[in-house]
Amino acid sequence: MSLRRLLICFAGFGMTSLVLGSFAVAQKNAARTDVGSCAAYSGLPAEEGDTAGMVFIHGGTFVMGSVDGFWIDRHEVTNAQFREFVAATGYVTLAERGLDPATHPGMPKELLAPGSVVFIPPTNVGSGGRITQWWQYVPGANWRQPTGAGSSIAGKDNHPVVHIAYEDALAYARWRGRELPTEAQWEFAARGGRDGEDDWSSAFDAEGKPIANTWQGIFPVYNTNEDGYAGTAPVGCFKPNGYGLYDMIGNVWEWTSDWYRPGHPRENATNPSGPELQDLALSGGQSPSRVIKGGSFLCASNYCSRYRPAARQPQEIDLGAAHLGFRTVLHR
Ligand SMILES: [Ca+2]
Ligand SMILES: [Ca+2]
Repeated sequence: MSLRRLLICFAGFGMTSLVLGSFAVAQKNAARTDVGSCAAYSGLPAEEGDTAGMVFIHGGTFVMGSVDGFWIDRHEVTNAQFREFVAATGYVTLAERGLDPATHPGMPKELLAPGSVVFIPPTNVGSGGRITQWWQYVPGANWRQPTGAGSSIAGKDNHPVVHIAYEDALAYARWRGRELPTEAQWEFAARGGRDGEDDWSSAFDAEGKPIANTWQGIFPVYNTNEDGYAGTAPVGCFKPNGYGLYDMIGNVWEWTSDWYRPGHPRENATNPSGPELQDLALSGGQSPSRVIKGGSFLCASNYCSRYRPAARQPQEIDLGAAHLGFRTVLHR
């Protein structure tokens, strides 16, 4: 069930995976790498030209099929980069505009108003914990005000931009003459040349120390912050993968251009791009979802655990969130 539908119907979500006894709370110090340089980063790549801030990924074949070579952003799109786009174009994001009741019949009025979905740590989660206790639709939340009216991104130029709907991400990409990655491109890039390895090794080292911005502790009530960041981290604070890409795993989830449908086709494909929109099984009034990848600062081992290259999750195209951003690709 989608996040929005959960918000609408306030469905209960039992935390059956909350197994306290099997979770050893980590006490070790943060395993951040190169924090000094990431903290000082402006959020804007130093290079000029149409491949500024990008890495070229040579094509190859892996479990999803084969992909041709492509360029991809070295890091998640930052607030500073998104601000450049908005300054140049006057673009207003969907979270700032709100939804059109004509295209969203039946949607409660409060979910049509400008705003977005914000993670709010619950203060009282018992055995009947509900997901709507920690995901709340907050009027006024958007990329400039990540936790709602009165908040700001001051001092966060080098953090990933969040509260970005799919159309916002695509508008940014097109403005730069780029595209959003297919799921296959994204996953191939996230594997960093290690096809076949799809365990937690992108998020934790052999000793169990975090090497990506995820959630250590018991989600959603206790975050040890072993990795040093309770929310988003500046991009590039953790070691890059084998292709020199930062934060493919963790920090914020990232949009891909594939429509979401459970599972993958069995046949190997060349440059697979996902199912067609008309092939999705949508119920009336439901917004279609695209695939998001990589997990976020909210992914914990007792919940989500989607910090693996192959893990995937649906996200409605017209709903951003505090843990969702994107990066772009270029074909040339
Ligand atoms: Ca963290
Ligand atoms: Ca990420």
